[in-house]
Amino acid sequence: MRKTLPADFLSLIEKNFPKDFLQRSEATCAQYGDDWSKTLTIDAAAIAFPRSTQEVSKLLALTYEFNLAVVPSGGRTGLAGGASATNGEIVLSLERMNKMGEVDVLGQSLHVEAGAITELVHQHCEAAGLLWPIDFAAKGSSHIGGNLSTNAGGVKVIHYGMSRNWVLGLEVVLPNGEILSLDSALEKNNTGLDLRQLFVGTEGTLGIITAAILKLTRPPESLQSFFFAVKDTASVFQLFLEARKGPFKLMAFECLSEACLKLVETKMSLLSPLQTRGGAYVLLEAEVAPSDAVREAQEKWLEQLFTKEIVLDGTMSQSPREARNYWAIREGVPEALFMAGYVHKNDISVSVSKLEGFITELDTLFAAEYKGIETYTFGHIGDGNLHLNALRPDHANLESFQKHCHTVDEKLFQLVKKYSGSISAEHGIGLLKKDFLHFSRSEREIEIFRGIKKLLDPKNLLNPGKIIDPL
Ligand code: 2HG
Ligand code: ZN
Repeated sequence: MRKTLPADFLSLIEKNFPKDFLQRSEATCAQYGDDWSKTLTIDAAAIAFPRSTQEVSKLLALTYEFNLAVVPSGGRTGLAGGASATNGEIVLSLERMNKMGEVDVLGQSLHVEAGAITELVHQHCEAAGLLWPIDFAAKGSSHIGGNLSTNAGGVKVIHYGMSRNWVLGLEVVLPNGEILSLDSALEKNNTGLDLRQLFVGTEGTLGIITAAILKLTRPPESLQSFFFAVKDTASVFQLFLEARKGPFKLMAFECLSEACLKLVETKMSLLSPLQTRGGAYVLLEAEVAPSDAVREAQEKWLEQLFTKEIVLDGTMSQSPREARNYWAIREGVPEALFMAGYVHKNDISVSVSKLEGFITELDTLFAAEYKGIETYTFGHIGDGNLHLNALRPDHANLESFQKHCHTVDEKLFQLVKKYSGSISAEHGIGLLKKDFLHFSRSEREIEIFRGIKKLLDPKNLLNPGKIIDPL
């Protein structure tokens, strides 16, 4: 049974908003009430579709008055339940707020509304010769507002960093409907606390980002992609060290296991560009200066990888199409996993110089705990970030599989803690990782989170229960 909303509230909505503003059909609530994690039981009371910041503000003023909880929702590509409504909340979808301004070529910036789709922003900037460099497989669905509120990472973090580095200004609506304009868009502004960053990565628990001024950059001149097969984890790190010293600017250093490659080949009908099979595969992307001398240095660099037996095999893209094929393999892993069945996901990070030791212990842990269960490891190894996925065997009951995975998580997070890592590198905490936050954040830190939440959302109405519980 879906939660009924107060009649007075509904009549005020009817009086003050367009007819299609609040939708309550079961199908709409199910669709807009969940994210890609598809693990939680969804219970959304209604979905609101504002067209402007003013409408967001008017709605929040009302929900504040009536003590109604609101879950902000973007492209819903998150994997931690951060945008999932599980407790009769009103979901506020930003999809109608998708306008993009003109690219400011001199200031290298762009004003966008929160619902602008990442890939369309990329195309819009490209037409002006500029780039918003946050890039990941879900870019065709994800929204800028969601990227910022979750501080999305992706495949180019090694070079560009996370979303928070690429925002100059924000417009935010606070839980009581107040509009906060943090959009002076100054590169330099040392006037105390940077309030913009408070709303980046806090998953819409403190305010709803309704618009942003994005910081842009020039795109790389000439990209070169490599796909390598290596024997084992040790070789991955030897290759990484060579890549750090290579005659190019490293733009991406991604890795997938043999199990991941096999899965992508069977589920997505993609083929490895290499004949040789290995224990793991590396997709390396580099910006290479288009000069003969550099090209020669690059060939020498490649040759020594073979003579030193760091790689078993490797290939270099001869065209943008070939490079796209390498990326399709890497970025196809989550989709192939999704097709394979129910997967229990983790997204952890450890400082890259400690990662090899961590993986050795992780392999031992998984071999002992996941007997008879396929595990798939891939991710942004150059950032110290691994995506760990355990696939439910056909015969296993979902509930007992989930329970088992949670007991393994406890051990996994102990290990992450031992290595001073993070239990969520880029997917956030949402609801799914909340119980484990203490492995990565001290009691004092969590207390400070709660204090800030109390200050901005004293009634705990905005995305309640995500990341932390209130004081
Ligand atoms: C990726 O790197 C995404 O492809 C998704 O962060 C990771 O599905 C996953 O585990
Ligand atoms: Zn990722």
